[in-house]
Formats: sequence, C-alpha cells, structure tokens
Amino acid sequence: MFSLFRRAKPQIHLSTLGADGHGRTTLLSALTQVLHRDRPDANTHVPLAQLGSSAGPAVVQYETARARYTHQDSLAPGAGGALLAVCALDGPMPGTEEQLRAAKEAGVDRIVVALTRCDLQSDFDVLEVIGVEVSMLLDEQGFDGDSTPVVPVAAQAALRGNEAGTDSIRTLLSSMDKAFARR
Ligand SMILES: Nc1nc2c(ncn2[C@@H]2O[C@H](COP(=O)(O)OP(=O)(O)O)[C@@H](O)[C@H]2O)c(=O)[nH]1
Ligand SMILES: [Mg+2]
Repeated sequence: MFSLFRRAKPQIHLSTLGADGHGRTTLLSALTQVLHRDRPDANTHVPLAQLGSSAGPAVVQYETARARYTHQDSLAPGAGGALLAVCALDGPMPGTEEQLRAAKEAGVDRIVVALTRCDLQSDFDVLEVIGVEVSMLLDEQGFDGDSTPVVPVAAQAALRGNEAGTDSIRTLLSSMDKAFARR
C-alpha cells in the first residue's frame, strides 16, 4: 500500500567535464564500484577497462539513495547537471572555461566539482587555491561558484578498495544527490 505514496526517484542526466588526464574515467568507474559494493541489487560495477574500450563516449546508469543517474563521461546534450573533474595537482586547465561555457549553453544549470587525485596532494593551501580558482571560473560562466560543492576525491584508491578513497566517493555521491536531486 505504502508504495502507492512513494515518490519515484528523479532521473538525472549528468555529464562529466574536465581536462584529459584529470581522472574523469577513473572517477566514473569508482562511482559505479562504490555503489555496487553498497547496493549490489541496484547497481553494477563498470570496470575501467570497459569504460576505456567504448568507441564513443562512455555512458553508465546507476541508482543512489535519492536519484537514478544516466551519466556520460563527456558533455551530453540534454544534461541537466555536470560533474567537473579538476586534478588536485594541476587545478583548472585553459580549456575548462570553454567547457563550462558549452555546458551552460547545453542547459546544464548545476555543477558539482570533484577535486581528483587528492591522495597525491597533501598541501591543503593548494587545494584551497584551486577551489577559489574553480569558483571564480564558475561565476564567470554564469554558475553559482559559492554554492557549488567542491569535493576532494581519490577515485583510484577507491577502486583498489582503500577505505578513505571509498569514503571520498560516498561523500561525492551525497553531494551529487543534494545538488541534483533537489525538488
Ligand atoms: N593517484 C591517483 N591517480 C589517479 C586517480 N584518479 C585517476 N588517476 C590516474 O590519472 C590518470 C588519468 O586518469 P583518467 O581517469 O584516465 O583521466 P581522464 O583522461 O580524465 O579520463 C590515470 O593514470 C589514472 O590512473 C586518483 O584518485 N589517484
Ligand atoms: Mg577518460
């Protein structure tokens, strides 16, 4: 009976933005792995090798506590939200601005930033500077930098079963749900 009153989870179309080598594919695989570990009935782990071998853009589907996601690891037409992967060693690249502009034009209105490869960056000041840079770029392109979550992640560590890495991905997932599954 209660199912009659249960609201269906929203369907979110998500794109990953970010420069080559900034960990987009690793992150996508880690999202599916951590979800699969936590809820094997609802989710399938898509291994890195499988994502890398697809001819076109990789697209995966998964379900979190609050939403169902169709997630493409590049800008997808019709995407409502985007995950911006920014490497915690390098910060935003010259092409990031252009990617954000294209995302805005494609209709993306909300972004969550994943600071990737954080296991390799121990200088907290650098992370903070990168966060400020990204926030300014977001403002310049018409997003709300101040309210955009910036989540440090270690996706490769998560894929290897490391607990801190896994927790970083869980934190990212809950930030995504808060940002994208708002009603
Ligand atoms: N140490 C570390 N390396 C990572 C992490 N995520 C990705 N990498 C490495 O960064 C490189 C680029 O990652 P990849 O996912 O292919 O980036 P893409 O080009 O944006 O898809 C690969 O050698 C990954 O193994 C991470 O969290 N920690
Ligand atoms: Mg890739």
